[in-house]
Amino acid sequence: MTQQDSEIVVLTGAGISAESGLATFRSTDGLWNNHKVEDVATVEAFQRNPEYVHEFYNEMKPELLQAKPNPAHLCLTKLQQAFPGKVNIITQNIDTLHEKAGSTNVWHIHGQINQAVCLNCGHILETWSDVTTETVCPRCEIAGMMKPNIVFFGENLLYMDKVDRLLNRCGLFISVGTSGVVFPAAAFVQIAKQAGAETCEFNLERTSNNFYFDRHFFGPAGTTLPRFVDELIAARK
Ligand code: BV8
Repeated sequence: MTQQDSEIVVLTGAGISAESGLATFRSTDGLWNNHKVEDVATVEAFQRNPEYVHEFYNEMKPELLQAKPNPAHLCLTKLQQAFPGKVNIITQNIDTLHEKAGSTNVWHIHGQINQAVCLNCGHILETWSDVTTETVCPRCEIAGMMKPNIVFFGENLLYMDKVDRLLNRCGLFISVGTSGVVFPAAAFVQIAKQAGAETCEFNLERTSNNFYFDRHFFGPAGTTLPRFVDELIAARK
């Protein structure tokens, strides 16, 4: 397979949603919605105080529900349409802005805000409504066993078998709006590079993964990424 028709993997983080008005995790003030993500999104925090963690995510839902995709999300949909079946999006984000932009093949490795999982039977409940310790699972009808379908620190990521296959066969790996500090997602660029992919980073600044990227595009992704996508489509057509 030549570089021209190789598969493309895009890894996105909170930075791609920043121009849609959504807070990132490690911006200058270092606090996310006034909490350290490591203090809220942990297995221990949920076991210790599930009401608090449910409330934290319930409170986030209205903002994420009304958020609109920005040009960075939209250009990835254009890229997928230009190369059907060749572009997969691996996202660390729990928002649904890639889907709102019309993207498919979106793999939420850290889960999704509009899903809850039943710890009794594994049922995934799709809902933008509040989930609480009283919520009844629609499949097994047990109450109080629903957890936000969000991967907390200390939990294994979702779709990792799929991710591993994608990283090991892609010819182009694009990272957009992630600080590269949360593992194993921060190591995806290394896997892609070792498998022979060209690696590109889109961020406001150099990140801790700087060494693994062949090319860097500094600036807001809503500006830098659409330009890159247009050039890529022209070059591959
Ligand atoms: C795991 C869900 C195996 C919550 C998230 C002890 C025990 C267990 C594991 C560990 C441990 N110690 C360390 C670990 C590993 C741990 C980890 O990496 N910790 C870090 C803090 C060191 N990882 C895990 O626990 C993972 N699981 O390892 O399982 C295991 C299992 C059991 C026991 C051992 C191992 C689980 C990680 C997932 C955690 N859940 N989210 C929620 O989202 O509400 S992580 C959270 O961070 C989000 O998902 C977020 O996406 C992710 C990464 O953050 P970023 O997206 O990069 O956001 P950030 O703000 O950091 O950066 C934004 C970037 O955008 C910046 O660079 C900025 O410059 C840029 N930017 C801003 N604006 C723009 C822009 N760029 C372009 N344009 C713009 N306009």
